[in-house]
Amino acid sequence: MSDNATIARILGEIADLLDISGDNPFKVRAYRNAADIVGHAAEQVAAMDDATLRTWGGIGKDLAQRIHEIATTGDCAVRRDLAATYPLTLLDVLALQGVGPKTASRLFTELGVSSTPEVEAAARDGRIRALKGMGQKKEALILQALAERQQHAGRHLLADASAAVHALLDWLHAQREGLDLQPVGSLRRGTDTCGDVDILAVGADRTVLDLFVACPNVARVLAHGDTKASVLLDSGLQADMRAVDPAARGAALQYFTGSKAHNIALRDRAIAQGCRLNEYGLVRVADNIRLAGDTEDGIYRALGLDMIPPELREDRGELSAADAGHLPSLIAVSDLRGDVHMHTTESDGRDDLETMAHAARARGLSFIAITDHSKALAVANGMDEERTLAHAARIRALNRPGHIFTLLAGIECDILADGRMDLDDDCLKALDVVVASVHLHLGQDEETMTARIIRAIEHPWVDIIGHPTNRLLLRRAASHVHIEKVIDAAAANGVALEINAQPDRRDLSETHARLARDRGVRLVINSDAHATAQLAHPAWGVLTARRAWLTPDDVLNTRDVHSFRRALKRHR
Ligand code: DGT
Ligand code: CA
Ligand code: CA
Ligand code: ZN
Repeated sequence: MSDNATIARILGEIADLLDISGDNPFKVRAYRNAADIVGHAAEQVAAMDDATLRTWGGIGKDLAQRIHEIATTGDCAVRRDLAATYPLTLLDVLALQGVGPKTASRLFTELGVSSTPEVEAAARDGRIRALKGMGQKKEALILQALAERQQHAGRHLLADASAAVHALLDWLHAQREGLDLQPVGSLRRGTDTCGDVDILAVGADRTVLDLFVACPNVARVLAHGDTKASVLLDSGLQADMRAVDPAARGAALQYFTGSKAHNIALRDRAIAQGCRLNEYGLVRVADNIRLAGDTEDGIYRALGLDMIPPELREDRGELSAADAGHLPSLIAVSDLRGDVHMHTTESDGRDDLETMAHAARARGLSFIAITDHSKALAVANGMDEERTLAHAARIRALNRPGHIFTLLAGIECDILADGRMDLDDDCLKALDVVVASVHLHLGQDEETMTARIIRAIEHPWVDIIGHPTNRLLLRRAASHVHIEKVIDAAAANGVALEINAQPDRRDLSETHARLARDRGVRLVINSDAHATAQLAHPAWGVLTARRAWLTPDDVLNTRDVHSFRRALKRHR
């Protein structure tokens, strides 16, 4: 039986192939919608009967049948038929930024191009610009998209790497009790993306490595020795496991967590103190006495440093801060009391207002803001002024005097191409909080985009700028924006900048968030949830915040609702 992720992937492939083939848009949408529903389902879809499946929105009889076929056989006839016409590698072409289904279809039918290397060759030979209506500009865009793809090749979102490792560890723990398995490397440091994942098996013999290579989600074994094994997982992610001696647990944790730059700086410090540092321990050279290595903080202490949290280990000043006893008290997920960017079925969310509120409260939050889209985002069923105010009334009606949980009526208002707000001032003024975001016209030049965002910052009723650079990790570069000017304008106007915590956004980035804090800007960490499960997103934003050296004080939604509201621009 196939798992939800596999079923969702195949449904998504069918949607893309139908789209390329120019099939009925409603049919395409139905498959895409089904992929989305299955991908987000908490229950195993493969185990459901037809009737249950069909009680879900948008899944009709035919689709329910397809889903069953995929669940039981791992594939379906519709996909096989489409794949007979269109090579599956054409989906990589479709995934390129700037290549839609029409372009992919034309590249295939008119140029016989069906894979990314073939696209590259066609672009370099000037064959794409020769196609009617494409031109040199389109060709240059495609070449740029190819270059970006190359840059990301083989990297994975932290959230995906993390899910893969947890599945792996859960399975291993279920096979054998008492294993001491520790994720290290970039995963432990909380970076945006991971090249591969690294796991230490402390005190384990090679039979644990034998178990590791036998994990159900291992696609291929790359290496399998006495102390180290490497595998390729189904998702294409490489995982390395090393067996280490319990006496060297701390040294191994330190060494394999990295980063390389941090390790080099730390080793230089050890050398300056007459010591040798490696994955086995810290040894004084003069008398060969081992000073530390059992525990990780023992190593830092022996070198005269406070314990440095993994997220800071990038050689960005953490050694001197630890030396001076000035490491920041980093923010943690448990510090967050509010979440002020989320969507409901009123615009493009999957869950309704009451369901979102209930789930947020169940997660232990004490306040949220509902921020559905404004009308410029028609594809997301954005609201005009009238709907916004009616929605605000429904949101506020859920508040009961004396309750400890508060709903704020907000909006994610589009910043129009020229920097004006999508809704009029009276409407924005009547809300509790306004998040203003850019969603359209992302290709503007730096001067235009910077002026556009600054104009929004200067608007009297804008409190927070959402996902300020619009980057999508591994997919889309940040828009052209002079971030220092935006940060200075935010500081001058008392506008907060968002760390949008969607795992493929993490926007502001860690470096920008650190700069913003240093220039006196307050940050807000938001889920931007479009479904209840996504209320867990802030964990990724908190990792970005920690990597930006932020403390709870730097982040507005660590405060209680009253203090949070007083800190918003509209109340200052
Ligand atoms: P990634 O996999 O590209 O996301 O980044 P990392 O940091 O996980 O890098 P990886 O997997 O190559 O190595 C894991 C850690 O092991 C790395 O952060 C530091 C340590 N390490 C690995 N090779 C070396 C090395 O040649 N020299 C030093 N100093 N440390 C190393
Ligand atoms: Ca790694
Ligand atoms: Ca590695
Ligand atoms: Zn948005």
